Amino acid sequence: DVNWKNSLAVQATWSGEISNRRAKEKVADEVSRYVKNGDVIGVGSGSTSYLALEKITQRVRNEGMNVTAIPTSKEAEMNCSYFGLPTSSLISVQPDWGFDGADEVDENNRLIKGRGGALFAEKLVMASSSKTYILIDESKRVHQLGKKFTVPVEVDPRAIHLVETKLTRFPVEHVRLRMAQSKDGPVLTEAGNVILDVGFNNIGDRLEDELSAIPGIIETGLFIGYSVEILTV
Ligand code: ABF
Repeated sequence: DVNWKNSLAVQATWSGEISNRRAKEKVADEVSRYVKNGDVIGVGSGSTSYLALEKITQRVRNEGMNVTAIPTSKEAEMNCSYFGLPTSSLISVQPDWGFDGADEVDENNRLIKGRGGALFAEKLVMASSSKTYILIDESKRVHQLGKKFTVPVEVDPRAIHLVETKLTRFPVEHVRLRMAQSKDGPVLTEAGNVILDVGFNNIGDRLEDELSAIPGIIETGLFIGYSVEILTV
């Protein structure tokens, strides 16, 4: 018999240390107040989104609300299942609004995301939502995007040489292929692509579009000009 308290699905959720947990819990609390009965909500990935999902499902349960989640990753989908929130997909329904985390946020609400490798679905869900709450603690605020974090770029493995060559025309400091922690091979995304972590000298407003125009680049972790509201403490 499976002991559900220790089941694999439970282990797959965030059980370890969460950095800046108190601050993240506060923004999680805040976003949970925006939930209304009948909402279809885009559910982000990462530890802050996990805490927000926990708070949201508490409200949903306590108030008997009917809410559907659109997860941005398998991780988010498993978390929804763990908390008992029904999920659907963009194929069937569009989100009313969503929430997600970020790695860097500048003064113009431009974002770097994708540390967990879910950038493609995160962007799809964000672009499909009329509003996305970005949940961050103050450590994510930056004056200049890309100084602390590199920009993740999801690439079809067949395009890796082409993309590497094309990137030399951009103000690029360094490019690294994201490797599995075991160093056995590259990290593969849910779609079977690789991730290049690219350090840019300068991130202009057109960079996201310019990178997307390169064949083989599936998506980048630059989120510029989306309808976001930053929630922070
Ligand atoms: C997702 O999780 C990613 O886009 C982002 O890289 C990361 C943020 O995680 P955390 O909330 O744990 O800092 O939102």
